[in-house]
Amino acid sequence: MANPFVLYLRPFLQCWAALAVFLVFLTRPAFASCQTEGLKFDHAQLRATPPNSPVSVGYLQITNTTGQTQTLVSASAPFAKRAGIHDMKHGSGVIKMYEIESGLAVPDRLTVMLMPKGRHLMFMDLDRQLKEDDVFSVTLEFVPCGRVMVPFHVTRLPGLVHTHGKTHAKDHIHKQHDHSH
Ligand SMILES: [Cu+2]
Repeated sequence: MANPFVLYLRPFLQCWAALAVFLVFLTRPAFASCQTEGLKFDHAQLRATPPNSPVSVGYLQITNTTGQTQTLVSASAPFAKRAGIHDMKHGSGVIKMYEIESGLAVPDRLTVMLMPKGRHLMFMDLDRQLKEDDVFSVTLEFVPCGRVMVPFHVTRLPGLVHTHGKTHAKDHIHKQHDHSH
């Protein structure tokens, strides 16, 4: 005959077991698909900084095949106290930068590019100089995927490979170099 104590606890144990199974189903597919197959990162790069520069910018290309929209909600890096996801507004010869407060949505089966003159990661309150050829792990947080670590290479003049050809890409890089962040 079973221990009366176990009999008394059985409904609770079954309940916990069901919850555990539910949690495993809830979390495992998301982690597996996000970190391995579902999210791809290309051309991840940071701009090298002069000594004592308080800010740097990061660019990359995010491709989503997780089967659902993934929203990039935050970034963090070991060399910066704060980081944000920014976009630029172009109008009447003035370029203004602003934070994308709701996060950057990457729809399923699409690639979103963060590149010079447009969306970028902004790193603020740097605690060191970022030197060419250094590599840093940047943590990107997606909803619902969770956190993903992506290696970023420090380059002197960051620029993504462009589909419009080399001349145009070069043009972009020069303009980016001129404005003040
Ligand atoms: Cu910015």
